[in-house]
Parts: sequence; structure tokens; C-alpha cells
Amino acid sequence: MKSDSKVKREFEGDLERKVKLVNKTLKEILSRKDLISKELREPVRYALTGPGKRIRPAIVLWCCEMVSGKINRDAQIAAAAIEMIHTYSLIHDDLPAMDDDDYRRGRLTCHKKFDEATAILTGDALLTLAFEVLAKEIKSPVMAARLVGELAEAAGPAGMVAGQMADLNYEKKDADEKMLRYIHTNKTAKMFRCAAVIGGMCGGANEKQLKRLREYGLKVGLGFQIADDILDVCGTSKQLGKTSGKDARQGKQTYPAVVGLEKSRELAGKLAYEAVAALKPFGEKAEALRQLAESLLNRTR
Ligand code: GRG
Repeated sequence: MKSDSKVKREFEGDLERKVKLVNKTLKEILSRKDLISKELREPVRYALTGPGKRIRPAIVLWCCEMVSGKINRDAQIAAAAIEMIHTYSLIHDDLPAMDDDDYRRGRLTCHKKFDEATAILTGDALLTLAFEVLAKEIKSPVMAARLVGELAEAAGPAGMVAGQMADLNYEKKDADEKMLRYIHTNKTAKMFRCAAVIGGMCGGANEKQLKRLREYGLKVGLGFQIADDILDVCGTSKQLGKTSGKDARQGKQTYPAVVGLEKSRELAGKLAYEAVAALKPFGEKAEALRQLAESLLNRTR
């Protein structure tokens, strides 16, 4: 039997390989002159090549690999597309009209590096480009339409945008645990669920498998956001690459603020446990996704 530290090392090595593959695909897309006009190339490159953790695209690749035994081109494109949408959401979230932050991923935010109008347009460009690459680069039109539908549902007005709207509406206003769960599920967890599902779809998952992946993704995503709330209280700006302690200063509704730190940790643990349980039918092939769920509990950035 492998020791815990060996399993952890293998997982970290695997994640590093996935991150490299995501970065390679993004670089390839960035180099396409037909896709991005000259004026936008620099800010789009700045935003996309920042040192993000690439967790969502890594989930896409892992789910495809788990289901089919390999990573195919469709999964690489889908992984790049979800990272583009995630990056757009960070750029817009950092704007003065939203969370108003100067640092992201350890560097100046897009509107600080360039200007506000450029940051808005860079976000718009990434959001649109994600759907363009899915429409044009996914092999089969039916698969492209399925992936576009999943991604639009997760990122759109009944997903991430809805979560962000509720998040802003509840600033400095008391939310109960149910509302907080609604905000976090929409703002964060649905994009994780989408990552797992589109990865599975690219690998040819059947409905039963997709149901499991949906459950895994949603639980991991909610756990990830609770861990993010905890980190905002307990982490440093250097660790996070963005301003720490900001949620409380802005009167944000977070798990530590609403249920306390101890219950937040308990809840994150429970979600990781349930996420891992959802992977049971995949057996040993799910090892990396299991490790990922557990690693989120101890994350420091
Ligand atoms: C602007 C429509 C719109 C939505 C914004 C993503 C988001 C919604 C807001 C960012 C602030 C925040 C705390 C969101 C929750 C999701 C989250 C934890 C984002 C950060 O994701 P990481 O840690 O970031 O994966 P990296 O930089 O590693 O990619």
C-alpha cells in the first residue's frame, strides 16, 4: 500500500501536468491572430497567463481521463473555455463597481494594470471567446452544443451571474444560511459542477456517470468556496495573491460570518466527504479527484 505522502506527491505531480496542459492550450489559443484583435491581445494575455490555480480546467481534464482513460482534444478545448470564463469573472469582480480590488493572482488587477474600460472589454472578450472556441474547435457539432449549453447555464443568469448579483445585494445585509448557500452555490459551485460534467461529456460519460459527476462537482465547489471564506479570515494577502480580510470589511456574507469558523470547517469537511462518496462507482480511477476534494480542505491559496 502507498504511503499518504506518496499519494500526495503523485497527486501534486498530476496536477502540475494538468496545469501545464491547460497553459499550453491557452497559449495556443492566444497565439491565434484570427481570434484576438491586436488591441486586445496584450490585456487578454495578461489576464489569462496570470498564475491561477487552474482548478476548474484540471477537473475537466481529470473527469475526461477518468471516464475514457485519456485526455482528448475536446477536453483540452473545454478546459481552456472554462478557464476563460472564470478569468473574465475575476476581472469583472475586481472592478470598482463590484469588489474593487487592486491585486489578483499576486499581480495588479486588469483595471489597475490597464484601465477600467480595457478591463471590461477584456472580460467581454474572454467570455465570448470561450464560446467561440467551443463552437469552432469541438469535433462534433452535437458535442459543441452540449458543452455550450452546460457552460452558459453555469456562468449565466441562473448561475454565476445570479450568484454575483445576490452577493452584491446582500453586502452589509444579514443573510441566513439558506441564502448564503444560494449565493455560494450559484457564484462558485455551479462552475465546478460544470467543469466535472463537461469533462465527463468529452470523455463520453453516460447519464449515470454524469449524475455522479454533477454531485461531485457541486459539493467540491461549495466546499472550495467555504474554504475560500475561511482563508479570507485566516490567510495573508501574500498567500492569497489578493487582499485578505476584505470580505469582513466589505460586509460580505460568508460562512465564517454567518455560522462561525468552527462550523464552516465542519461543513467544508462534510462536503469533501460527500464529494468523495459520489465517486464510488469510478473506483481507483477516481483517485486524483478524491485527492483534489481532500486537498481543498487544507488549501492555503
Ligand atoms: C463578475 C459575473 C461575475 C461573477 C464573479 C468569480 C466571481 C464571480 C467572483 C470572484 C470572487 C470570489 C471569491 C468568487 C468565488 C469564486 C472564487 C473562490 C474565485 C477564485 O477562484 P480561484 O481561487 O482563483 O480558483 P484562481 O486565481 O486560482 O483561478
